Amino acid sequence: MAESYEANHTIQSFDANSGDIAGDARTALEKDGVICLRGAFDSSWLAVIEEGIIEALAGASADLEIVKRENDKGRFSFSSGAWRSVKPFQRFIFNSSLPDLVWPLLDSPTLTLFYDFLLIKEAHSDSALTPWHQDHSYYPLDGTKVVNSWVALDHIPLESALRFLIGSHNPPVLYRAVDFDNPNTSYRHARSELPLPPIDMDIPVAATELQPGDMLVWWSHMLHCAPGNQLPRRRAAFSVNWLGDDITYNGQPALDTYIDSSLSRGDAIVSQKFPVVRKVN
Ligand SMILES: O=C(O)CCC(=O)C(=O)O
Repeated sequence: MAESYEANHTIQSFDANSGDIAGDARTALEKDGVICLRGAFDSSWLAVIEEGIIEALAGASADLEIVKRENDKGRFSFSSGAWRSVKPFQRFIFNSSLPDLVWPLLDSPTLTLFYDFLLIKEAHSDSALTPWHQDHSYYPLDGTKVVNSWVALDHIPLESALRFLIGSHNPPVLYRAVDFDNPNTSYRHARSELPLPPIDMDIPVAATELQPGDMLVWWSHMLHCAPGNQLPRRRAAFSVNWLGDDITYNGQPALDTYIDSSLSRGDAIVSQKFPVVRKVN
């Protein structure tokens, strides 16, 4: 696979306010594995997320890592599963239109919150690249209905945008998790029996420029990556990961964010930690 970050295709985009997410947008997500919903959130909701960022960085997020690579001016910060302790994140997840934008895409009678993820690449965090990976490799989950809804908080030009291997979610092959900090070392929960993400695939690589409030949605089996941030300004996103009704817990080793000790192998994901947010009556 492209170790380079050249994108030769664009990601199909839809107006988030068209009221027809269940139509063409869902079809495109099924086919390509990723879509962009333009204008999903206005500045008032982005301000709520920014309030949450201030709290998370000030210590409210229990799972926060801040990395500064040698030779980089900027740091790379990420926080997982902060919604329980960071009230503005909670408000955004439960009170904005987010669940109603995502639910029709999943084709599921239920929509379950899995976790939130904040990612900030400061100005000139040049080497803070994200290696090719699929989100599902990190999860102790069987099934395919897992989506990442990734909201851009800044203008993200093509040069620092996420790249996706179009259609790589289908069939849903599971690859070995790679270490984000050092892709040449083994990730601590990697399953060595799984193949590494393949290289030299002759598949279109898609990307798109994003404005603040645009939201990418992709399946957890999609292969994707991102370059470091060479811009002279922040490049941040807040994402929320959701589960549909075919997902069960498989007990594989994983980070605490993805584990609930009340679940046993084969269980449907129903717990306080992973609440059901929408349900058909
Ligand atoms: O924005 C990035 O650099 C990486 C995001 C990503 O890969 C993810 O959230 O799964």
